[in-house]
Amino acid sequence: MTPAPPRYKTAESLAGQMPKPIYVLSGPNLNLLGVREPEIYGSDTLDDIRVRCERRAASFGHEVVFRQSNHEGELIDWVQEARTNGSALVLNAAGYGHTSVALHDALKTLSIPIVDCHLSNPAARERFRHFSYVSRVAKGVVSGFGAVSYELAVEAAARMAAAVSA
Ligand code: CA2
Repeated sequence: MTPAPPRYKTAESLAGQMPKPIYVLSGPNLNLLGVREPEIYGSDTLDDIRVRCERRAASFGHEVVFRQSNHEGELIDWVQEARTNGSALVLNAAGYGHTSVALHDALKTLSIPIVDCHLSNPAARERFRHFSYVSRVAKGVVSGFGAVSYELAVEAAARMAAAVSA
């Protein structure tokens, strides 16, 4: 009689398999990082943040798909891509996090872990930043640590992705 296949992924079955990448998506105006308002968002550019994310993800054996868009529809297309091609999603939706039902609806279709990420701490800022359509569908939120928020969010995403696939 043939033995039943294991119901979990063994070290052998994982060997040589590269996990799916972690998607790190940034929304409108974040292309201006390092150029404007460093007192709020820090002096790192988005490219500096990409390098930080790649390093942190690599220490967990992940690659990163790192993208920024000023367009709601493009972000939604990438969220849909992450649904099939990613192991987790880190999202700083910027202003769209406070306004976009369409982004919220797209995020609800994902079964991979979602981390809502912010450079500043929106809860300590103007009232209109206190509500988030992203945090309602995220596993967790990392905010207030500048560029380090992205690193921490990538680490949380990698750990959650590992827990899901174990
Ligand atoms: O703290 C964050 O990461 C935010 O998501 C940034 C958004 C803001 O609407 C959220 O409430 C919190 C704004 C991004 C604007 O990015 C800029 C970057 C440099 C200069 C000016 C704007």
